[in-house]
Amino acid sequence: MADGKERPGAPDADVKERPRSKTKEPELYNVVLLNDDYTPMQFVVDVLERLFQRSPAEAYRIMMQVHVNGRGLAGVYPWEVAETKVDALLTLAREAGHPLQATIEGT
Ligand code: TYC
Repeated sequence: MADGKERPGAPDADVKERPRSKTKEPELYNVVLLNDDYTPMQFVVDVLERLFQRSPAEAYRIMMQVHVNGRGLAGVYPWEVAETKVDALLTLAREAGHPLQATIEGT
């Protein structure tokens, strides 16, 4: 009965529905960009700026990391946000005719 009318001794009077110390942070996931031989570098930079709110310098650094090492971290998000970002990325890439891929991994 969380109606603000609890009386001492009444049922639920001492029940904290959400004890502060046990508040759970959402689980976070890595969105990882994968390299390929065809997606233009500038397209990857644009996607990182537009979908992952990266600065131009950060976007270029991440793109080069992927280009050189095969993969790179675009961002870290709760599951549903990560999924939405990857969906948007795949849609933009498909519409532009590029094979750019990304995966979601647990942190
Ligand atoms: N390797 C691509 C090229 O040489 C560039 C690229 C970078 C593609 C990052 C995908 O996630 C990627 N044009």
